[in-house]
Amino acid sequence: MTESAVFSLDCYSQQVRDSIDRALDAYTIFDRGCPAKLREAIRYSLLAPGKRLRPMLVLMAAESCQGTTEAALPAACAVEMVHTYSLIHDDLPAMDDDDLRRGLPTCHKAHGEAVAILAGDALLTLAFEVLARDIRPASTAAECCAVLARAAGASELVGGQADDLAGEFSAGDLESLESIHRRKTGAMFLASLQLGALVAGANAEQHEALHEYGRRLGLVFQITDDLLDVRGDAAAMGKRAGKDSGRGKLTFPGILGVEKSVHQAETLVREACAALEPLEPHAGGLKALAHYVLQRNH
Ligand code: GRG
Repeated sequence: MTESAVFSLDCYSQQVRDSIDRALDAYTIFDRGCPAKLREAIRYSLLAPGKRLRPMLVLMAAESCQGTTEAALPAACAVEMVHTYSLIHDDLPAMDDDDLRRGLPTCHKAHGEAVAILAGDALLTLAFEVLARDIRPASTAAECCAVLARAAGASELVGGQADDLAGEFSAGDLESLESIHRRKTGAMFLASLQLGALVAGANAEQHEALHEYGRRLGLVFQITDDLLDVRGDAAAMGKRAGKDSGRGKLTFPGILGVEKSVHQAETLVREACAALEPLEPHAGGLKALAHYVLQRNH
């Protein structure tokens, strides 16, 4: 990617991040029924400095189908709420048992385990309240709820997490590795793109182009996540490095080796960008994001 593309993504992502963060802030003021401790824990995790990749995908997908940021913003916030819930619960002692997330102590370390569980529960439900109330028309809101519920549910995010925790797959099993990541990571990427397309009123060809892009982007994200885990430094990543490789978990570099994993990720980015052809000239943001995911250091 050219330097100007990197620069424009930086500018774009900072502006987008600011508008997403303002909206997330406004969505989590809550009324007096929400106890202060719970509110603090929710905002602690949700407003922590995440990369906001999924909400950016929602907004960029909408833009690529000539929709508006304003109409897509509630959907962008909803996916970030579901994503943050999954991180809070994933970090719990009963799951991945982590103490660092987004450069801060994990929610349960900072606020206690029970409050962290409840903060995750509240974020998951808030996401659907936001979609149902703030996406227009109501028929699109219903479609968005169904798409996000499916991606976050038993056959996708939760199912992938369950299989990952069960860890019953043999070393070298690339198919199982891809199946876990398709559900744990890929499904939320695809849902983000689909939500952006839905609020923009996309046609079938636009939906298909975004699907083909998203399938590949999800895998690129996971390969780079595994590479960062092998090479990464915890300070840059804001979470523990070496935890997956160290625990003998299935990873792409573990199965393919580092060089082949890098090559695979580069090929997937080229294919992902080519899939966006029907959306030109409005797909610049999505292309830049794919390159960012390939080159990211956290
Ligand atoms: C608890 C239902 C449930 C699911 C948890 C999200 C997840 C499933 C596990 C997190 C562990 C992990 C490494 C998952 C795969 C990659 C991933 C989702 C990383 C975190 O996403 P980023 O890097 O995070 O986009 P930020 O903090 O930038 O938003």
